[in-house]
Amino acid sequence: MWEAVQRHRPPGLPGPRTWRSPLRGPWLTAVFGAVLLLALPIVIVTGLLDYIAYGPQFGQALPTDVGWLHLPYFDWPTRPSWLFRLTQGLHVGIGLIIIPVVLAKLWSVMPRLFTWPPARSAAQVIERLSLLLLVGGIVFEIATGVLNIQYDYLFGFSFYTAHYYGAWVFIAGFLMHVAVKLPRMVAGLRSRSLRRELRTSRSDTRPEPLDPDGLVAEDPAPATISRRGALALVGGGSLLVLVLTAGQTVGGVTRRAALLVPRGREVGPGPNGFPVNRTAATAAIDPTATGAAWQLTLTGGPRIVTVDRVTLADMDQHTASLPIACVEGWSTTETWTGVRLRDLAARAGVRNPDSAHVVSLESNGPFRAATLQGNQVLHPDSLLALRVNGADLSLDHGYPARVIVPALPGVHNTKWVHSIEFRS
Ligand SMILES: Nc1nc2c(c(=O)[nH]1)N[C@H]1C(S)=C(S)[C@@H](COP(=O)(O)O)O[C@H]1N2
Ligand SMILES: [Mo]
Repeated sequence: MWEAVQRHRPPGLPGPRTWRSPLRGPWLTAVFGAVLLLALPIVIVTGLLDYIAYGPQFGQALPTDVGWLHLPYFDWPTRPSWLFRLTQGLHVGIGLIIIPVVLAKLWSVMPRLFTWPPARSAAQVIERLSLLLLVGGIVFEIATGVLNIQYDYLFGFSFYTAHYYGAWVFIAGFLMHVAVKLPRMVAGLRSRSLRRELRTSRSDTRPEPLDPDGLVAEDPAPATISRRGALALVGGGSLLVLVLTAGQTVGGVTRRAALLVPRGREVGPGPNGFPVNRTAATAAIDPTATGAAWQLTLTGGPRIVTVDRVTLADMDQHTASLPIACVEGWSTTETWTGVRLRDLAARAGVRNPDSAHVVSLESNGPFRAATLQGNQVLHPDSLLALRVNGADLSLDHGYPARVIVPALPGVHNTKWVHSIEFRS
């Protein structure tokens, strides 16, 4: 029976002689593998940290109930104020620039994905299964991640749920793959000198010696590109992705080069000229509710306190330069002025709030409300901002008042604030 399986290669499955590039081999695969071995742990760790930054202890990290895949929560720090900007910037940024390397790595091991029979031993079955988790996982994570930052919810399921569980599938495959392949990667890297490869032209490019894994072509065609050319092509691809995307986080003139960015290239002039995630119109904010009749309601203390905007503007004003870092990949630092959240807690009669629940004028949806940790409420730069860069907030940026807190994920900086409940 096993003999028969071995002999009967499924028709249409590309055979070993299909793969003729003289570049494929353990060394080239090891080079791509080494780059990914450095980059992927950063993407994994920053992704998991970002989940914690969302405040799973308040049920506001998605998916909310993850069973035993529960991470050890801790209060997300408020210092440095650019912490979330850094973690989400690295996650999205490195996740995007490694795409060419992932594709190159897949290309380099293509013959292995089509070997027949798929496995000869129990160990090989496990190795093949780990490959399925690894390749399936990374393709899924890249696809859902890229679609999310393009605001393109093609798929019918929740991005967050899919990306979270997909991450664990990928992490499992990645760990197994590293455990199995690390020695071969090291041997592969040692088998040739990078410096010499970088000096070898196309005409001098020869295949690597035949290897037991069957990466090296049995029947190689002449080289159409040198190894250094292939590395330059992949590196150039990553550099291009970097140039086309980094501007959305780095800002300044680089923002104009960020062609792959759905938000934030076309920003108006003036103090409110920075990216808007959802406009007041999209959020269906009723303009009359933000006018003179607007009042802020503060609860959690001995009695309900309401203040209008004139009263807020008469309270102690504090100015802080703080970033908004949106999980979809862009970020921007602006100078905000308003009332300290801790002063509002005191006004409500709450001395040491453990948390604060902020509700906006939006009637429903995921952006309606956010809960802040105690350290986020008490930080001296945590504001209910009335102004930005010296001018009143524009309606799109949250007029009459919005939350801005150091190192808080962008989405929790609630705009068009209606009420705050201080909890202790
Ligand atoms: N009420 C409300 N607040 C909100 C949003 C929203 O849609 N509604 N968007 C959030 C998101 S996802 C981000 S990144 C920031 C963006 O702030 P900005 O539009 O002023 O740049 O606001 C956050 N606050
Ligand atoms: Mo956002």
